[in-house]
Amino acid sequence: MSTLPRLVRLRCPPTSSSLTRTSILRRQPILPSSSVIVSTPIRLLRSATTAGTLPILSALSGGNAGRRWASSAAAVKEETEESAGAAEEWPERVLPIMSEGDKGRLRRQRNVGISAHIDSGKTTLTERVLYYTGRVRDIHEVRGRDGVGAKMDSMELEREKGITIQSAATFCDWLAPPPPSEVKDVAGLDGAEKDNFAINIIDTPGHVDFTIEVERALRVLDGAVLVLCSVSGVQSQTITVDRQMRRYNVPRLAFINKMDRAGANPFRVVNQLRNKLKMNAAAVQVPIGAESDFRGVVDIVRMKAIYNEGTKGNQIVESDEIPESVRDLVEEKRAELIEHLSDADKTLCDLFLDEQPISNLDIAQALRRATISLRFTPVFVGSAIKNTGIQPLLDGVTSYLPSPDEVHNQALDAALPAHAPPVPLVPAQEAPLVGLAFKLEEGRYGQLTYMRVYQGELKRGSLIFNARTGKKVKVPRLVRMHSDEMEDVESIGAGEICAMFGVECSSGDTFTDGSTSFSMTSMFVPEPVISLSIRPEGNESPNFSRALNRFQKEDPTFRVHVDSESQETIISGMGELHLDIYVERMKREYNVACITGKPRVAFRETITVPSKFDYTHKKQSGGSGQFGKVKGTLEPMEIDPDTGKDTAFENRVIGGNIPNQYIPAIEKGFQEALDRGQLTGHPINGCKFILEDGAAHVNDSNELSFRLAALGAFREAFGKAKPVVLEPVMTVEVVAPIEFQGNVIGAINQRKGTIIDTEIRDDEFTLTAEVALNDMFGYSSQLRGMTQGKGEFSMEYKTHAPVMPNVQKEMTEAYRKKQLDRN
Ligand SMILES: Nc1nc2c(ncn2[C@@H]2O[C@H](COP(=O)(O)OP(=O)(O)OP(=O)(O)O)[C@@H](O)[C@H]2O)c(=O)[nH]1
Ligand SMILES: [Mg+2]
Repeated sequence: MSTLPRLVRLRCPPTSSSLTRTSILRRQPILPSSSVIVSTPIRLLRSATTAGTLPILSALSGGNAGRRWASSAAAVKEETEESAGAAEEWPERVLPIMSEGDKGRLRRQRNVGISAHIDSGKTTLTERVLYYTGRVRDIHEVRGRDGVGAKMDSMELEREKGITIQSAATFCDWLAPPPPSEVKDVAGLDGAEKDNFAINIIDTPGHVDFTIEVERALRVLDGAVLVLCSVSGVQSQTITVDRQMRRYNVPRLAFINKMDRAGANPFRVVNQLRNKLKMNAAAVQVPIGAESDFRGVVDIVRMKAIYNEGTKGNQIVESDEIPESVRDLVEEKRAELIEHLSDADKTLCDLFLDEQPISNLDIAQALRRATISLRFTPVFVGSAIKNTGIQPLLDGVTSYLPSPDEVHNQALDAALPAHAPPVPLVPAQEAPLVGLAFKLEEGRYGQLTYMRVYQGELKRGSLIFNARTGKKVKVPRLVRMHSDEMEDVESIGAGEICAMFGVECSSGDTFTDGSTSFSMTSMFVPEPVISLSIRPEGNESPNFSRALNRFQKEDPTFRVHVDSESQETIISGMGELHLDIYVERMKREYNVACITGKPRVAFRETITVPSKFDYTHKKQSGGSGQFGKVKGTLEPMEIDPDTGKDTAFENRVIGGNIPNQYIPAIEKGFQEALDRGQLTGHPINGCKFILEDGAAHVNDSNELSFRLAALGAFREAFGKAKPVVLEPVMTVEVVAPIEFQGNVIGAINQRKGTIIDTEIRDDEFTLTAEVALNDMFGYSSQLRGMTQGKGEFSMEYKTHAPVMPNVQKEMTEAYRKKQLDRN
């Protein structure tokens, strides 16, 4: 596994303060403006391939060798070839060139995700976007009285529960002014003719049980809108979503929704963005009124008051007349915006420090540069439910979020060694096709595969290659998704999102046209935390396994296995709700009612110190025997922040002591050993199997011998590596009226939780604690009882941590006893 290339999506924040976004854009390296194809050798410094950093991409500017990009928004370290030791030569790579047509098309294209804490109003907001852009005829509310439900929550269960379970994609057209980077003078900021923008939108679920949906959406999108509630502000899942956005370096806008709610205070939320999320953020709008008085917003960049009028706010009325009541606030917030933005943008900073006049256009252009370079988050305000402030947010998306050609994506060339530098992808139509299947869904017409096309063109009827399996498939049908409806199309261009029918593949597969050996990185997949046994009521039906297979294929956080001891089918997932939804879907979609066991925590085992192994598997039974010898080290491994993987196999055998053909069998043996730990029988995480040496026998060695040798070696090394049992620990956030604070804290203490933070706001308090999941069963009814039903809580997986030594002892003994009883 470790031999697989680790690829990280590269977006390129300028990190040296002397490097402004302007220079990055000018340097727009993979898109040379001249007609000459750049073919600078790509060089990689070996030392740059350490965890968490990206290899050097030196071909970018045709000579600026040695720039190293960090995988997140973290600083990029300049490194010269001299300082990093020996450089390795790589084959020359000719990068495709974007045509004028490509540039024109992509300039008006946006791919955005909407992500946030549960119930912050993402789906309600998306419904407005669809209405104002003419995609839906009327607005229907999440859990609305008309019983229709929002367009994007199309699943029956979503509508019943009023929550989003699956992310849904749609697209729309929006007439907006050109982005500030294309505007020549201040007058052009208001006077420019509007142009049509094509926007792909993915509405994601907020509930943490469905976090994989957010993960894969952010993996393929170019920008995002982070929605917040004007009263609750930054909540636990806001922090999670923020982390996910940083993981994939996604530029974002923040939208403070629910300005109509009592207690709305957007500027407190802006402060929370700065303090809790360490975000450089500032409001670009000031609300006119608040709560039931909320009437509109002032755009403090262009200094316009903006109101919604007409049916369901479908008309925007702009005025130069800033209401008296907010004039001082507008001045104050504009000064604050300039100050924060100057920290993120050198051009504006120079004007600011030199006390030069700063125009609206200067601010708007700096906003675009700083947002795209991940150094700043502009904050918008509004109320989705009251149809206020949505169109200005859409203008914000087109003005400040990047087009697909302003985002650097890259692939790995599987034809080169694992440490070779990644290859920049160019969203040119003429380039060889590279696309990523990021989501699968079983539909009425077979498997629906969501694809992001990174370069080239995907055409209906064309043959495409799956980079993982090497299989060639035909694309029988190509569609654009509009929630659960679809529109057939003949082709999809680079930088766009679509779905294909009838193409067999797995989530995360790369497709090409067969002329390249490119492959995209996989996405981060969190570990399941909870499991339960499941069996069909009555007789076993083929639908039972059919449903489980399908769910497993669609959702990498949903796992199914048969317990070899009890022979029970066990399903595992991200939380009780996650598993409940699948059990319910089995009944509704497959007509299989199921009986489930009690939810159990997904324990794991791991090692804490490295240990050596030197194991020989030998068997002589008449004719040819079995012989395999493996030597090496089993060592603890940290989780890879990009993929979530924390087990790996590394082959360091040199000199052919173990013939190459047996190496995969050894890896297989290692993988098999991970299934069941020796302490409690739970799966093993967090270890790396380093194969250093070994021996083979001319006649007696075969794959089986080496697989068994690896299993034996693992068993030997694991016992010596101070193994421990791990349990999932959750971050729990409780919000309840202040009078219940004592009881809530008491109950958390009783459950052996660690309180991290408490915050009091008006007559409510928020408590954040870390509690072992095993100690959280029954908490929702306890909280309900304790707070007269007024308390709410959410929890999400934080980490797997060792259980207390006495618990480990009990668990180990119980397991040993069970084993003995069985034998
Ligand atoms: N007061 C107020 N309520 C709102 C607003 N926007 C949404 N809501 C309500 O908030 C609730 C949740 O809205 P959704 O749009 O489903 O929220 P969501 O973020 O999509 O929720 P999940 O997808 O389940 O995470 C619904 O009852 C909405 O009516 C708003 O601007 N003001
Ligand atoms: Mg929703």
